[in-house]
Amino acid sequence: MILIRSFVICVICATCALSVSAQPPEILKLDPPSWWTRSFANPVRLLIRGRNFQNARVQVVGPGLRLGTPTVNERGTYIFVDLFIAPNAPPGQRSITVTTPAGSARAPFEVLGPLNPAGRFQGFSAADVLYLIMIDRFADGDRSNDDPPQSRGLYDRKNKFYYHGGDLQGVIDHLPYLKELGVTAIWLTPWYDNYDRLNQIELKENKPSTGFHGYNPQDFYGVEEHFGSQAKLRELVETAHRAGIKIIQDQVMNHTGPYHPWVDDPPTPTWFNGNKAHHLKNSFQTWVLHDPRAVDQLKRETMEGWFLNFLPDLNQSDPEVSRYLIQNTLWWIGTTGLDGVRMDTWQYVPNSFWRNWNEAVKREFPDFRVVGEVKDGDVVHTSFFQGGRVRFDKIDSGLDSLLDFPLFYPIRHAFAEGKPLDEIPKTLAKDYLYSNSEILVTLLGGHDDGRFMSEKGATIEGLKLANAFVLTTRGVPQLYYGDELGMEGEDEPTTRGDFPGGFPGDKRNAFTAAGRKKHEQELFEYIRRLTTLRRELEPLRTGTLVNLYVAEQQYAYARAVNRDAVVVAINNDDKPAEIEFDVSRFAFRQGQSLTDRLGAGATASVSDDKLKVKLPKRSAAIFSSR
Ligand SMILES: [Ca+2]
Ligand SMILES: [Ca+2]
Ligand SMILES: [Ca+2]
Repeated sequence: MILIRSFVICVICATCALSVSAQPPEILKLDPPSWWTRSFANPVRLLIRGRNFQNARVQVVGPGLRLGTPTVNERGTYIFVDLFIAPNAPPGQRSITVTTPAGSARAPFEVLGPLNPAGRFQGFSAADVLYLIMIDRFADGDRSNDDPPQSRGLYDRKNKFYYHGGDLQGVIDHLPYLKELGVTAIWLTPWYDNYDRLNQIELKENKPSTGFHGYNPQDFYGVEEHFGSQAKLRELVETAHRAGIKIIQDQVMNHTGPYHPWVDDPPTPTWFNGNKAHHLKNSFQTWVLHDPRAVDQLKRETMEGWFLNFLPDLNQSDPEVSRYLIQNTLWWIGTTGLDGVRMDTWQYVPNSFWRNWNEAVKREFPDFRVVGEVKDGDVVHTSFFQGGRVRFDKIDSGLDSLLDFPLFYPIRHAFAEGKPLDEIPKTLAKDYLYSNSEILVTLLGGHDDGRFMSEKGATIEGLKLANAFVLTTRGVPQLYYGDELGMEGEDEPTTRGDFPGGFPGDKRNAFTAAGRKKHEQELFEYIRRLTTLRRELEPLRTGTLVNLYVAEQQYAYARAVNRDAVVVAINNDDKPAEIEFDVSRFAFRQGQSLTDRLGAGATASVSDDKLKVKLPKRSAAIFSSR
């Protein structure tokens, strides 16, 4: 009986082998396509996607490389194999070959020398001024990629859900503008290769949309063809660095785009949480993520559910997924020299993965910094996700920074809507919940929210105050492209409008003073004065935030390095205000009259250790003890 069974199994195997071996192997994709010598990530785990890989042997052609034992999936569509790179392997092209009895296939692999870390992988700090650019909507510097052959028909400037032509060249072209504004780091929305077709799954206003925003990758190792190429990206990083501007990449590790080839053919059975037909829907019950009493089952919908019910949720608990994603992050940094990462949808990915991810990033690039997107207005919630300490889950995620959404909403309420200003110091009073509040990224606008100027009650005066606050309070200030002109846009994607002057046929060019309207020029100059003061006055970058005076519509604070202080006073009221507060702990001289460095017409004098400030209506003033 046993013998017969064995015989039957053998026959089946032989039939399989015969039917399979009829077709030669074919390689469709090799991830990663390159790596550098002397990396801590050695071996590198290769993922080869293709066809007819059953019983395949994998070899590498060229010096300094060695392969481990390959694993082939059942369908013969993926191979995982470790690649060992000798420290002295000479840089240059190699090949990976896949061979079966039916033939062989070859894919190029490049060995790189490590980039010189001087002036690269710099991280970011409170000394920086960040500027968020949505690549597609900033400037079209290369018309030849507006309607690329691989993805025809997705370009239409009249359709707000289509590509508008902005690209990496457009960013390179306008680095001098950003320099003039005082920007020291650019956060670019994702440049991953997004799907080459219309999105028929996520309808917008009942019509198909495109991935112009970049958050729906079809290839984590590709640059979107509407934006440029890997070579153009490297040119951008190099040119920006020469101009003293850092580059921050927007990454996504929670999900893929809906048309990623993995969706129909996952590399492992547990690559995604669920599959296209059967998966949970993200319920956004985010509070359960930091609830010490919640059972894991309660967290599943939020951690494993598909975002908006159509973005395939990657399962970072699958060790192959984890390794793929960690290597992907290292690869972008290591091959381009970029300086920081803004991580999308941070809270929907397990802390255990983030710990390993952060450890790998910091081991390879110690000065590198990461800011996570936890879109929540509650400090209790948001602060849970910052690294630097272990909580009840026994895990330190290692996350450096967060987008400061708990401060974003009060900024909008106070300066746009005119609600009480004291909501801001009330929020800042919760800073002790963070392991480090000085590195939080503060903002008054971003690509997922309506523009400041489209809030009910918003005025240019209010927008100036919001900028004055963001650029002088603790943290790393982040500007949103076009907010320096007071651009409008009440929702997504009107909040992602085209920068005037960045596109062919634009009636005016707001990148130049001559092309700006009067109120735009005023606002631009105001922000420029703020970034200049931030550069000139050290306390504004590194000083401790000290709250000195709080009333319903007036707020004064200092940024102090020992006794060296810069005092900021804000009047959010529709009438002038006179306020007085103790400054004895700082190096102000008795009888001293102070000049408002912002030039808004405020006056201040020191007597009896008190600073007395007269503020015009809706104004901010900056006084330095030096
Ligand atoms: Ca273009
Ligand atoms: Ca594409
Ligand atoms: Ca998830």
